[in-house]
Amino acid sequence: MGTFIDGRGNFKEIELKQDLLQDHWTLAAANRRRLDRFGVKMIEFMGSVGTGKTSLIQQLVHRLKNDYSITVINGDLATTIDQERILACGVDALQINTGKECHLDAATLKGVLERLDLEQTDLILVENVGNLICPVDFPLGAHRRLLVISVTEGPYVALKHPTVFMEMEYVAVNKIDLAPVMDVDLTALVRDIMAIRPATRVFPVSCKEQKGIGELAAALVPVQ
Ligand SMILES: Nc1nc2c(ncn2[C@@H]2O[C@H](COP(=O)(O)OP(=O)(O)OP(=O)(O)O)[C@@H](O)[C@H]2O)c(=O)[nH]1
Ligand SMILES: [Mg+2]
Repeated sequence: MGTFIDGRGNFKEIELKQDLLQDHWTLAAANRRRLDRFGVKMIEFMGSVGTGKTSLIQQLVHRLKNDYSITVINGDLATTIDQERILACGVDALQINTGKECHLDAATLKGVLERLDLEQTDLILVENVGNLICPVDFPLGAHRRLLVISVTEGPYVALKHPTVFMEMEYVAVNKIDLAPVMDVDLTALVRDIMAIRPATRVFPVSCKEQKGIGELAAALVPVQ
């Protein structure tokens, strides 16, 4: 069921004839099958604007690039800034500019995967558009999805967005170097995340001080 408001301001319930999200799941499954045919693993990074998704990918690339052939796909509304930051790390990077769209989608990813030389690729790291809410409902076909939050979002981010955290197998809490100045109790934040989904693996990290990155890298790869 859905709700719409007519011209006189009345709320009406309507039955949605088709699950509009179903197409995305179908396309995401096709992306996964394509990756699996070539033995390529894909990890998606999502999270609000500026939580440190690109910084974390840079840190992981430095640790993993000698053992894996890595391509990074950066999603943003505009600019190639993130792509340039990744290229400077010495691995391939493609930028997708979505214009007004607040998330990547499986159809766009399909087009990108068709352009990549998957025979020569081990690992694809996808940075979704900076947004805490929308990307979670639009699967791309990734084998792993990692939510990157930051203590700069304040202490209540998990409590206020439980549905996002319910879906997350991996959560990185970045910028822990700033926890004291942000008045964020890291133990309480981790407890809130675990209370929503006890099986979630939570990794406090600081890209700036390079803390916790090794533990996160070891948990993420190799992807089984
Ligand atoms: N203090 C501190 N700053 C950090 C840390 N990680 C990232 N930053 C800073 O946070 C800002 C945003 O980092 P990005 O890596 O661009 O974040 P992002 O999530 O990729 O941002 P968008 O792609 O715009 O959504 C930059 O100024 C980084 O230097 C950290 O661990 N500690
Ligand atoms: Mg970024």
